Amino acid sequence: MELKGKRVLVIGMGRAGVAAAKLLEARGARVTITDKKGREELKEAFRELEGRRIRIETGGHPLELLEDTELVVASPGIAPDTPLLEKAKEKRISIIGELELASSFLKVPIIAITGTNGKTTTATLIGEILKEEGKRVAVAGNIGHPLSSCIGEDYELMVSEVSSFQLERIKTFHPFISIMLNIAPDHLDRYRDLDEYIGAKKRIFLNQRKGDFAVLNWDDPHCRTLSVEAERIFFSQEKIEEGVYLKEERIMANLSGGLQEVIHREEIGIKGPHNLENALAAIATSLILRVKVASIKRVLKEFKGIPHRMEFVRKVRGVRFVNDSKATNVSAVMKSLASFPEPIILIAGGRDKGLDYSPLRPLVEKRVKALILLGEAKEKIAQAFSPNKRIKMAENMKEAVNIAFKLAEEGETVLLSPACSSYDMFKDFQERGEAFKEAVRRLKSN
Ligand code: UMA
Repeated sequence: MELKGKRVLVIGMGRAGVAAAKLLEARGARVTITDKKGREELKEAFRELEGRRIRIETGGHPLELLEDTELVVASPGIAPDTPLLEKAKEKRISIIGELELASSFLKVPIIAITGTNGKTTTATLIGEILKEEGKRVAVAGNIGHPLSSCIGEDYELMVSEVSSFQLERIKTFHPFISIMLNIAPDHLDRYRDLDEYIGAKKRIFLNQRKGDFAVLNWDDPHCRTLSVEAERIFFSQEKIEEGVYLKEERIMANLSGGLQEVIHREEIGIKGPHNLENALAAIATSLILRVKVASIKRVLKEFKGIPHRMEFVRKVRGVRFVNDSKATNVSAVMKSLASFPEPIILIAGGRDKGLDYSPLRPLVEKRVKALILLGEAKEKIAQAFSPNKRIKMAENMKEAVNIAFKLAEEGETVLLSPACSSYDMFKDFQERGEAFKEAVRRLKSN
């Protein structure tokens, strides 16, 4: 992409926008960056951009910013119906996202991972396996580290977690391997319906051709039926003819004619059916890349998962506390609830994403002893459950944890698994998870 002297407007001064602006400036573009927040709330971004030839416009997005703009780079969180983007479209100014910008500078093969849940765990696992094999690999994208900040570094493979928001704004993004883990309702505050959401996700395959690979979940009807140009490699928790699958508790790989055992399920460090799905996808991807089974095995045995996803915090008076702040949709919470045999005190709520909470009802009836709700969505969630369930409202995380602790008995688990985004009360899901952990640390065991 030729950027020298090009007038580029970046929208959003979060992680993606700031990284994109820096990359653009380094490549000789004339950059303006804008954010709806005021200067006071953007201290970190201002610090990062200090000393660079970048014009900064905060406190809104005046339409005049488009007057001499030749290219718009929109952060993933900027909704398509934002007036500035509508206007740019009307003026036929090219709009791309940070992922498209960064990937246009990448010269190494890209392994891209999408799906509603498990993206971060799978991307991290693949990164670890490739490192174990001695590869120089970068792991970036929706995982929290924008691709733009990796450009110019020395590596031979890029593992990128990609979201539907990022995929909406790609043009040439071309992964060598695209992985679709699963599809369940999410982000319905941004998309009209599930089909529109799936449409955005499917763009991961847009530029793939023969010779590329699509790693797909056989057990998910949306993934099984995807028609793509790349070669399809399936993974499954049941025996399938060809692909990577579970048979009698052993993970088997039957790819290009050769059948081999990879690992016994029990040996895998991360537990639960959703993590098995992530492990199967990581194994299939690694085998496509001709990684040795020994390297895959070593990592799968040692890898203990990622923070904020089913993260054990501590035991107090025999009560287990688990931080699952990253479970920001209904399907993620269902998978988490199904992983515990013992009674659960569930802390949920946050910013509603237009989701239907009623699919949680059977699991909540069966597994959840009490439900503690907080955040903007608490009334909507409460309405989705029967009146006789024990529902308590909390004003903040500390209060939620204290109520949960009072209700919990020895052998039970207090689980933060919100089914909502965190943006009503916290900067992000990490900050929410930290607030939970801090409140748990402060509990006294006597
Ligand atoms: N903003 C505006 N105008 C608007 C809307 C927002 O100026 O109309 C500003 C906000 O004031 C804020 C900035 O935009 O200053 C935030 O931009 P952003 O929401 O795109 O967030 P970033 O910090 O740039 O982080 C983004 C991803 N965020 C989203 O997709 C919402 C991060 O994914 C990603 O890790 C990061 O880029 C690096 O690539 C987070 C996420 O929640 C984890 N992703 C969603 C998910 O996983 O469900 C898709």
